[in-house]
Amino acid sequence: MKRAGEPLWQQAWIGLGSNQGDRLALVRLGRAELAATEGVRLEASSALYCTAPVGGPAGQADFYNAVVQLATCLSPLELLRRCLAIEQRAGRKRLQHWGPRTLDLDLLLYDATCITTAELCLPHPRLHQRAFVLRPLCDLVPRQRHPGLGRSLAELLAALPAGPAVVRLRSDW
Ligand code: PH2
Ligand code: MG
Ligand code: MG
Repeated sequence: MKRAGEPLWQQAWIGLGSNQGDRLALVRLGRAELAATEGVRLEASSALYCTAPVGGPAGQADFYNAVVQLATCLSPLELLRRCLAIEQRAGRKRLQHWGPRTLDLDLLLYDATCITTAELCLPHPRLHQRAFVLRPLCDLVPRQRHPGLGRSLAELLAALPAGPAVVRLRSDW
């Protein structure tokens, strides 16, 4: 039972992506920094995937993508701000829209929360269109329903048209 004054811990899922520098070291750094964040517990990690870039400038390198599941007592906005600070420490430079990045941490889902503000949209507005997000998310919670669309993540993945490659690299990373 939750006692009065105790923070509420909720589940959140964060997508990690890197296509610049040492991609494996950078997604590991992102996960480790999230796990070390006050008010955050790392609950589970998806496998690691190598994925062809979707959108953005031509000729950029393939991504390493994964998803982690967290328990957190931070609000969605606080969690987003921690993610942006970790990206900065990982040397992220925002030079080009959807350009190459050392580390991208996207807040995909926060419990069943739906919000649309200038700073944050939940669920992530493109999550249901992206195999590089849905594949790793389905390693963790395939039966979870998308709070806006009401369909399970596995259904959304199965409904995607064939698209750019998503190759599972390893489950331990
Ligand atoms: N992120 C994007 C745009 N395109 N493509 C892949 N494969 N993986 C990503 O993480 C990714 C992308 C914007 O954040
Ligand atoms: Mg992104
Ligand atoms: Mg991002």
